[in-house]
This record gives sequence, C-alpha cells and structure tokens, in this order.
Amino acid sequence: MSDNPVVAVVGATGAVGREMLKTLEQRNFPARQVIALASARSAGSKVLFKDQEITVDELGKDSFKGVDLAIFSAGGATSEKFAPIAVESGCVVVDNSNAWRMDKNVPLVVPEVNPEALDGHRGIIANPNCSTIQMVVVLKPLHDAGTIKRVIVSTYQAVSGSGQKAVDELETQVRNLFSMKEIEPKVYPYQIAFNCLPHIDVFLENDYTMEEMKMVNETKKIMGSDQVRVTATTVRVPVFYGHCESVNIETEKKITPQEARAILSQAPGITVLDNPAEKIYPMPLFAAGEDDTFVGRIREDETIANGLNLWIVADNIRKGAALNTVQISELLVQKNLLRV
Ligand code: NAP
Ligand code: 12T
Repeated sequence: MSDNPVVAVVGATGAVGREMLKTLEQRNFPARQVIALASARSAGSKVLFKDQEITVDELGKDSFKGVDLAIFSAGGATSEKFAPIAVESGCVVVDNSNAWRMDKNVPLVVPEVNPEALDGHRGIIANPNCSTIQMVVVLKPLHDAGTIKRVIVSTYQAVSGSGQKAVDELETQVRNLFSMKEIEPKVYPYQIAFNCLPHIDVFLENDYTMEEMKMVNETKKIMGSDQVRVTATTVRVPVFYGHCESVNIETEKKITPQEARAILSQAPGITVLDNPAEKIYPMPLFAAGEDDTFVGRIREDETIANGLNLWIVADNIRKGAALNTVQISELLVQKNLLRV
C-alpha cells in the first residue's frame, strides 16, 4: 500500500475504544484518516483524536467503504456480524472481542510472542483476552528456556475489563456506601466494592467460567503448543485499572529464580520489579497507564523439582487491549499485510 491507511475504530466511545484512539495518537500510527464508529446511542457525539474532535458515526453495512484497517472493540455480537462485512469491503480487521479468537483461520497475536502468526492472515486478526496477553508475554521467554509443562493461574482482575459501566458502578458503590445509601448491583451479580467475585464472564458446563477457559485455550494457541497444560481461576476485585496474576509454572528443565529474573529482564515488553528486601513488587496502582508487563515475587516452588511462582501485573486496557491491538496494527503496516 503506497498511502497511509484509513483506520476505523468501531466502539470508539467505549473504555477500550477511547484508549485505542489515545494509543494510536501517542504512537504516531501512520493513519491517513481516523473514523469513529459506535451504536445509534452515541452517533453524533464527539471523540478526541490529536486535538481534533471527530464526530461519531453509527456503525452500518456501508461504514467500511474506503477504510483499510478496522479496529473492533464493541462486543462479540458486533464483531461477529460486522467483521466479515468489513473484510468484504476490503478492510483488514483487528478484533478485540472473543468472537473470532479460536477460529482456526484467525491468527491470535501477541507481538512479543507470535508475530509470525500474522503472515497469511485471511482478513481477521484477533487480539487475545487481557488476562491471557499479560501471562503469555512472561511465559514465552521462560518456555523457550525450559519448556513449560503446566501452568496454574489465579487472577485478580480490575473492573475496567468489563467496560465503562463497571468503572462507574464501582465508583458509585464506594460513594454510596460511605454516605449510607443503598447499593444496587447492575453490571455484576453482587456488590463489587470491598468484595471479590470468583466469577468473570459466564459459567460453562464444566463449572469453569468462560474467562478461565479463554486463558486455557488462548494460551495454547498463542504459544503454539497443545502440550502446555493450563488451569485457571479468574476473580474480579475492586480495582479500577490493572489485572494481577499469581502464576505457578512447572518446567521440563530447571530454571532458577535468578535465571528467570535474568531471562525476563532481557525479554521485550517486560519490566522485572523484584526486590523483596526493598518492598519492590508489581502493583496495579503503578502499572496503570504503563505499557510494559510487570513481573516480580519470582521464587522457587519448593513442592516440586522444577517449579516457579510469579506475580504478573499489567494495565488491562493498554497491554490487555488497546496497546496490543495497535502493536498488531503496526506489524501489519511494517509487514505490508494490510491487503489480503
Ligand atoms: P464499553 O466501555 O461498554 O464500550 C462498548 C463500545 O461498543 C461503545 O463504544 C459502544 O458504543 C459500542 N457498541 C456497543 N454495542 C454496539 C453496537 N451494536 N454497534 C456499534 N457499537 C456498539 O466496553 P469496552 O470495555 O470498551 O469493551 C469493548 C469490547 O472490547 C468488548 O468486545 C470486550 O470484550 C472487548 N475487550 C477486550 C479486552 C481484552 O481482553 N482484549 C478487554 C476489555 C474489553 P455506544 O457508545 O454507542 O454504546
Ligand atoms: N468479560 O475480551 O469482564 O473476552 O473483564 C475481556 C474482559 C471479556 C474478552 C471482563 C470479559 C473479555 C472481560
């Protein structure tokens, strides 16, 4: 492609969509024009991009004429219906929803882990789940060093993962509790303020949640290995931005904590924060707004021969969503893959 691409952001008014516009701007993505799309609810409203107000248009079948790259962040149902329409109109789609991730014709990409998966794409590329992204960024260099056999992960996920309404709900509940008003849960089934909910996305027949099974299945697909066994418990905590994960791994070859720190310090997209004596460890409060994935509390699992425990934190809206999507888009430009 000789000209810079025309980019459409679908879901531009949402928590992820607004961060997407900010990230495209901050990283100076080479867009000839940026178009903002959302539902009829916010058609006509304005979003900011490079100090300019862009008027939001209602998403429709004709929205993608003249568009080269369509970034979707408007829910699975919207992606399911409109991503094929966008591809039909000549767009390449990078999709943030769960709709296409496990389709065998759709690459599921974390640029630090499997950029080669983009080659030969058929028009739709999927951005993985936020919890999967930050975990595989850390697992990949350790897998290359010692071959991971098994992963046990528990997550502590921020409310921003479920959209702007959930951010507002936590804030309202905290305010109401301090002024002795009634709490009325809407986004979540129970009060989230001062609580933890071991329930993210829907429950499945095996009694795991969909969020847990995304971590299991997406990790295998991105790491390109069915041999990595993963089991997950995903928990919503009353934090606004930043997901945390307690991750236990078992490897074929022993990796000492010192070796793991050295490997991870050299790996792309990772900052090691691990000095217990100085109380240095990753926390969501400090990861929020940052691009890197932070890892610390690296220590030996003393119950098995080759095991490590790790604590991984990242901004779920940035690396977990908008940043990873923009990094994929940058790779598409660099690799000249914006035409199918
Ligand atoms: P959000 O704050 O609720 O925003 C939703 C956005 O989608 C809004 O812009 C909304 O527009 C738009 N939208 C909703 N229904 C639509 C429709 N029928 N047609 C067109 N636009 C529609 O949610 P969010 O947190 O930004 O999440 C958006 C998407 O990103 C979801 O698919 C979610 O699964 C995904 N996501 C992925 C990750 C990840 O793990 N990678 C993390 C978070 C979210 P209006 O203003 O018109 O309502
Ligand atoms: N339900 O991209 O609620 O599949 O935190 C991401 C986040 C789904 C997804 C959440 C979710 C996704 C959430």
